[in-house]
Amino acid sequence: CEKIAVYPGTFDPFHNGHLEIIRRALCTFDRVIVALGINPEKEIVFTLEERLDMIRNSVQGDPRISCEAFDGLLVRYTESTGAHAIIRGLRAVSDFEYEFQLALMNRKLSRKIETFFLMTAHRYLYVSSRIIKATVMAGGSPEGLVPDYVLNVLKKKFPNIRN
Ligand code: COD
Repeated sequence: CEKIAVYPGTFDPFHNGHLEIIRRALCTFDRVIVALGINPEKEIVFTLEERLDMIRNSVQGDPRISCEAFDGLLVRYTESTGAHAIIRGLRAVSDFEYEFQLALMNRKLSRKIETFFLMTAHRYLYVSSRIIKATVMAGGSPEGLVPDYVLNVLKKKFPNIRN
C-alpha cells in the first residue's frame, strides 16, 4: 500500500531546510503532502496564497510532492488524507521540547498517526523562517538558504535586499 506522510508547518517562508527534509522523507515515503497549518503562536508575514505559491513553485515537477492548507487539528487533517505519518524536522535542542509536546499531544488525539523526526542537514542547522525574515527585512540576502523561486519573491517584497 502507498506510504503517505504529511509534513506540516507554517512555512513563513519556505526554505532549503524544509526542502531538504521533504527530499529525505521521500527516501522512505512514496508521497509527501506539505500541509500549511495555523500556529496561533506565530505572527505571519506572507499570506496563505503567497506561502502556497512559494512551496508549489519550489517543489515543482516532482509528482510525489503536493501542497495544501488545512484548518483545525493536524491529526484530523492527516487522517483525512489517508496518511499515517507526520514528518517533523529537528534542529538543535531548542526544537526538542516543543516538538516533544506536539508529538505527544497529537498521539493523544489520534492513535493511528505516528510522528517521525528527521534531523536537519548540518548546513541548515541555523536556518529558520524567523531568521530569514529578520535578514531580508534588514536588507540582507538569504541566497543559498532558500529555493531560487522564494529568493525572487523575497526580492520583490523587500526591494532593499543587497547581496
Ligand atoms: N532544518 C530542518 N527542519 C527544519 C528547519 C531546518 N533548518 N527549520 C524548520 N524545520 C522544520 C520544523 O522543525 C518543522 O518540523 C517544520 O520544518 C515546519 O516548521 P515551521 O516553523 O514552518 O512550522 P511550525 O512549527 O510553526 O508548525 C506548527 C503546526 C502548524 C504544525 C502546528 O501549530 C499545528 O499542527 N497546528 C494545527 C492545530 C493543531 O493540530 N495543533 C496541534 C495540537 S496542539
